[in-house]
Amino acid sequence: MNTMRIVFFADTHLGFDFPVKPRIERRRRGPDFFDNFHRVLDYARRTRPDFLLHGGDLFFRAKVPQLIVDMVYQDLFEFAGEGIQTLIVPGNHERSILPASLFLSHPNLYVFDKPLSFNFEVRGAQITFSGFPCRRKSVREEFNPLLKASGWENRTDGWKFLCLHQTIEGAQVGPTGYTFRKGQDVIPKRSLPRDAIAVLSGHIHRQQVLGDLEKSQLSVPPVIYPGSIERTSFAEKDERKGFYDIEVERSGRSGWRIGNLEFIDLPARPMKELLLESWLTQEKLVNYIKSKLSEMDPDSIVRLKCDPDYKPGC
Ligand SMILES: [Mn+2]
Repeated sequence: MNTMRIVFFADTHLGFDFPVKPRIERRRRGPDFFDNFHRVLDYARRTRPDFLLHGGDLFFRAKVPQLIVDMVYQDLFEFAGEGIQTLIVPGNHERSILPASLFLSHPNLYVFDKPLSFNFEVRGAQITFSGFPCRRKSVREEFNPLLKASGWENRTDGWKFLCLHQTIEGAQVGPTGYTFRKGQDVIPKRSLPRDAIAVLSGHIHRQQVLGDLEKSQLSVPPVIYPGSIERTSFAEKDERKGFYDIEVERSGRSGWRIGNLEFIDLPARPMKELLLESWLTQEKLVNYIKSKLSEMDPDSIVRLKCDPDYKPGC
């Protein structure tokens, strides 16, 4: 085999703002998340990668209404029926366990429900995906034992990927680019296995690549975060949203390299902040908000912020 492709997405947070029995009728954000989830599945159906990988936080929280679980699993079940191997890392919002379902028993669906490795042969090449479900605390200390428990070392040949839902040293979040360095919940860069083609991780909602894709086979592997498929909070208001299409190609007799890494954009609703300043009297307020809103994309999600000096009447 000369090339192999993985479509990699994460943090779909399905079920977010998707009330099964809404008490108030208003435009919800839930359908936007489902739409983007379907866009990724449709892209994969159309372009036929060898693997589809979900990096965790499939659902928006641990306890999800059965209707949502069934909707999501049915989509995954149907997708797996198209013959594309589909792997899922349980995230922290699933409390590291995906809700049980018969749907997940499809032979093309692989869930990292404990530390383990999945081995595949694709056109004559050995491919291994190893990983473990999100470890919420003390992953810094437990990373090495977890990696070992996944069976990482059992295979020394082939193309190996590490699949996670964790924070890795150097990852950045938020409008000011806060960078994770230390902390019990951060995996140090130097702990990452050097024989990995790449570490594929969910959890960090900003899409980013840490390290060098053109790595030599003896250095720390690149870490690829696809980010969330839609904005989950105002901290993500300026971020691009989408997923990665990763192509790995053979290089030399037994080597490999990431031949192409493409970030595919997904539509994301604009997020805007509207500051209510202290000069706004009660009479002026409504017209002020109306005129500001008329200048915005009608799809915008708007957050009103009060000037801290703005006293009663606000
Ligand atoms: Mn998440």
